[in-house]
Amino acid sequence: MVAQEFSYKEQPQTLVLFDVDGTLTPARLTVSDEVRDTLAQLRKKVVIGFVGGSDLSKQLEQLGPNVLNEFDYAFSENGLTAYRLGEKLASQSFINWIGEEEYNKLSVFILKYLSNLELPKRRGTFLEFRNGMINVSPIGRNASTAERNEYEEYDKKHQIRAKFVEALKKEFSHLKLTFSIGGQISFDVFPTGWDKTYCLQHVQQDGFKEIHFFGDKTMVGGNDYEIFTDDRTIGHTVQTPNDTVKILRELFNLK
Ligand code: M1P
Repeated sequence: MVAQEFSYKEQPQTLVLFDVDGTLTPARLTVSDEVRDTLAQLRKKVVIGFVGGSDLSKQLEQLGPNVLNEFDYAFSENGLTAYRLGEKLASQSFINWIGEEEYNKLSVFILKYLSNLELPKRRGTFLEFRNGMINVSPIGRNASTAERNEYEEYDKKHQIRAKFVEALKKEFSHLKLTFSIGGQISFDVFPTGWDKTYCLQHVQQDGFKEIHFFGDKTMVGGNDYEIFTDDRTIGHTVQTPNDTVKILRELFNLK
């Protein structure tokens, strides 16, 4: 069944989802006129949406202030915040999911563990509370670039974060948490499954026959990997926004 609101499109049962950084825009930069024009043409044919890890304010900076009206679906923080045709859908947060009691235990364990680490330097913000996750940094998020680089080397040698994650996995094995050492000085902690596949639950009711996904970090360990390999999607790997435009023109016969 085609959703009424999409019935004006040429292929209303096809959804095309895009990662943001590296796929629609260069990393952390803004969208080009060429990408915008291509998306406007595409939207006449199919249903379109974006799904990024950043929060909505960052996505508005990158994709433009009118983005909620230019995409049929908008997913921030992998879909924890979601919009369909500009209307907000149910949202979710890490604290809501874990509850105050377990979060208290988790944060106390982390703070105790941090205080027992032997480290050459400590700065500030060791535990950052975010909407969809927590981020834990032994040196602290206030470290300068030089201090980040130093810490990264120290961590490689002493496996500080890897051991920390092992201890957390052991202590909190009853919670379905994923621990991800993605950056230089910290690791992220979030509920298992809160990767980009999280957004797919929001599109389920529209009964799409085909869901395409375009992303640049589709390799194992990349943050597009799970949705790219999900059975519900047809995955496309791109290196740049220019690649995205090229593939869209070919696939959907655009100008
Ligand atoms: O994108 C990878 C990671 O980037 C930052 O990590 P760090 O500060 O350790 O370099 C953080 O934003 C982290 O959440 C993110 O996963």
